[in-house]
Amino acid sequence: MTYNAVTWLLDRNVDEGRGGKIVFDDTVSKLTYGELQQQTRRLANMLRRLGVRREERVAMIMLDTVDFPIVFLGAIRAGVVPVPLNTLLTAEQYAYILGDCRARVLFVSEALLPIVKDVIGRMPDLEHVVVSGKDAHGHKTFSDELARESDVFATVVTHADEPAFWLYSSGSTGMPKGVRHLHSNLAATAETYAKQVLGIREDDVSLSAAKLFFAYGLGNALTFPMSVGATTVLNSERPTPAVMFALMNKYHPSIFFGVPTLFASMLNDETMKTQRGGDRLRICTSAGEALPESVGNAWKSRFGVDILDGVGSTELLHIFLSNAPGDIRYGTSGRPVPGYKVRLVNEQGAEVADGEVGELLVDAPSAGEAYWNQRNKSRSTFEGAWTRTGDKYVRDAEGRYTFCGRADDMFKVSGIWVSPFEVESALITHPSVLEAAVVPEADPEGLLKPKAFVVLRPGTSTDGLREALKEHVKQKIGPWKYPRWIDVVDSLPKTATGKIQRFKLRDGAQ
Ligand code: 3SK
Repeated sequence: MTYNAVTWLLDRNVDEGRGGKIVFDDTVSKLTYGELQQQTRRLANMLRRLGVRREERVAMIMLDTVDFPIVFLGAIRAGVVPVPLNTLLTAEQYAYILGDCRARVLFVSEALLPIVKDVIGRMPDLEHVVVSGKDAHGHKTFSDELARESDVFATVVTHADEPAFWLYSSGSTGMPKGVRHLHSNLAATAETYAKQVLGIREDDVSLSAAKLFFAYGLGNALTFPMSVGATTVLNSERPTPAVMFALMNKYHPSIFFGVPTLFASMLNDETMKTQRGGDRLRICTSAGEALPESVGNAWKSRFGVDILDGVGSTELLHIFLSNAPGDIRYGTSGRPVPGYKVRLVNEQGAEVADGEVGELLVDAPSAGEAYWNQRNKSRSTFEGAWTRTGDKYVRDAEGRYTFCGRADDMFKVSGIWVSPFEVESALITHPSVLEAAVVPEADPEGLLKPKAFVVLRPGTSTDGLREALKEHVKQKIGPWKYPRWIDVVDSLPKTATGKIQRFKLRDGAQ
């Protein structure tokens, strides 16, 4: 079937009379649906002038400003494949990815140019650098290049099953892998999670703490609002409690998309105790890691709004298990999103019964087709209709799913499986602990036991704390699971999406 995602996501809004409505506001600039349509046509013409052909890749190292959707959607309009990259990587990580995806053009925000400037000359396939901002250090500037172009462009006729964009999956181990996502995948996330779980509407105003380069942020702040002609407030800054509250007070979003650490710090920030979420807030979502029950309850009592905890992945583009309005059980990831099928399997591939731990496999309409340049990893992840998530889950008799840890993070103590996540969840119910990570460590006999790294709440004394925490975990989840060693640290290593990188703690990198 011929289908270009931009026709559905953007042009349809103009055709249906929303050309004059604001689609993006980044606090400095605003764009209407009509202006975005024009600018994406110019961008498509620009790529053609620069000699980029359909199916070739253009990389984006861009902050969340109105320029991001212009590049992302303009490239898709031209049949060119945009590859948005995490804006927090190192020069060497950028060199690896730019080489791996063989980007012909790099779009980069002025503030991020210093990080990549030294690798640009080393990339044989990279022919042009276009800088979003003023000080382009001799490169082309985005505004000048766009101003040269016509806003007439015949959208390239693509196939629904053709790669539209790639996202690099950071994973918890190894080098990032490029997931090839199809034109039909954007609508697949909007028609399922956004419409059937969030009930997204044309009058919604979306605010996402997760950035657009991340699959969670791309859905929250671009696909979902655009799928119904709604508006997004973009935040180019670090999503601190102060920044998020300021945006909430100014723009009164109706949907706020967060992550557990941010919800916890917004609740705990002493200077922000009087802040409210704005008078239009109707729903919040959380992903990236499991939301502690205490945070969900505290948020609900302060803001009067539920947080819908869910789980998704870069490979599947957005959330596939979620709590839903009126059906929330904090501490669980909820039930399968309508349109997604899930299975829990043991090491032999057989389905496990309710109450037993298994690896989660998902049959998803939004699954990527494969990893670029990674045949073995693609084969072991995308198994026909089913995608292996690498997450261990247990299903209860009511059909709700509870996270037990990454398949590769589980370990056995005295022959019994221990989920680091279960020990961490017990630790953070202690009033002194803000965050915790648990890894296996060999004792003097060479036997594995849990070791914990904890971030304490400000002002906590460490006198007698370790013994108190051990006792607390024993009481909560059983005597063999308590951490034999506890290190107090300032912060935990995490991926850009908030997932704890336990492998770094296991390797003693912290
Ligand atoms: O981390 C998640 O749960 C997630 C959610 C939506 C999209 C992508 C990801 C990784």
